[in-house]
Amino acid sequence: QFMDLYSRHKAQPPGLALSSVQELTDGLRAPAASVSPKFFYNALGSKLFEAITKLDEYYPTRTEAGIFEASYPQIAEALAAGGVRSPCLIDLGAGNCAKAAALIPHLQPRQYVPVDISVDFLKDAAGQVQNSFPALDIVGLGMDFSSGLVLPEEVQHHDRVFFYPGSSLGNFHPDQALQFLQHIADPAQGKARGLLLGIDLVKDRATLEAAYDDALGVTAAFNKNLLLNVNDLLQSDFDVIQWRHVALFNQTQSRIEMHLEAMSELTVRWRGHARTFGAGERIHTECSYKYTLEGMAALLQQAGFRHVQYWTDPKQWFAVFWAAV
Ligand code: AVJ
Repeated sequence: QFMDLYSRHKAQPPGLALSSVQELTDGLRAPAASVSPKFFYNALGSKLFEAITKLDEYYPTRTEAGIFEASYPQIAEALAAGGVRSPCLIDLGAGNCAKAAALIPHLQPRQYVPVDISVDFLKDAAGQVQNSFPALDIVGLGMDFSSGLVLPEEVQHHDRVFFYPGSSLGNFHPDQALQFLQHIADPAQGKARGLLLGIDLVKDRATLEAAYDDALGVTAAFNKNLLLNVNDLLQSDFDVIQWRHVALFNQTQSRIEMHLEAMSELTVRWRGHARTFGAGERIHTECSYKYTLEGMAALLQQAGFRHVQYWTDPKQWFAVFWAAV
């Protein structure tokens, strides 16, 4: 049956709403202004991201789907070889739950735990998974796990398999990514059997930049919608028309960066604060790190996973890793 833990978890950390305000305020007042990419995902933001995944330029989603499609039997075999049987599948950043829905028939999990910051969007999506798999135990969690993952009692303790597809790990700086992976691999936790991870790989600049600056302008809308979400959360007065979408590949750091650039000098006000942006000044909204196969394998090993294997597409644009504890 379906256990609805959204409201409880939404209400649980009393500081959550308050700390978002603090976090946003600090980021906007910093000399180099920034807003965390988690603030992309209000209800409209989740829909815009779903639209991005259907764009020709945005290769990650379909490339990853192709890898899974070609490798489900081998992936299931690798997990079975690691002793994983009817696991508890914990889907980090589940979004529309489509990737897990495709994986479930192959892994036959005993419990499915979709986790996402976009609560209402996840509620609908998890409901659809429940319709497709009426007998599956589903525990949906609407929460922000970017600064640490704390799972409630209702999540099965044994045979946990973490599913982190879509290269969402790429939003972490590499040192934070290592910490996050270490937490999942931590033998002191003793609960995880492994991690099934989808990660985007380094490739030519033109392909990367087009994926984050599509011709239709969907990614630009996704980026600017962050300002509307911030307006809701802060009661600020950002005017999206005054901001320009910027996406560039920073080769030294091996990451796509997204920014919002003020098109003229302007002042934004919220809750007794004001910040003036000069013409051309930017708010950094996202880092999307791109890894090499060797780099990710090394990071997973460094995090404490004992067995690491991967599947990739013919162009080696994207990879799916199985890292066993
Ligand atoms: C959801 C973080 C994997 O980095 O490609 C897509 C988000 N940003 N287009 C990515 C995103 C702009 C996406 N992740």
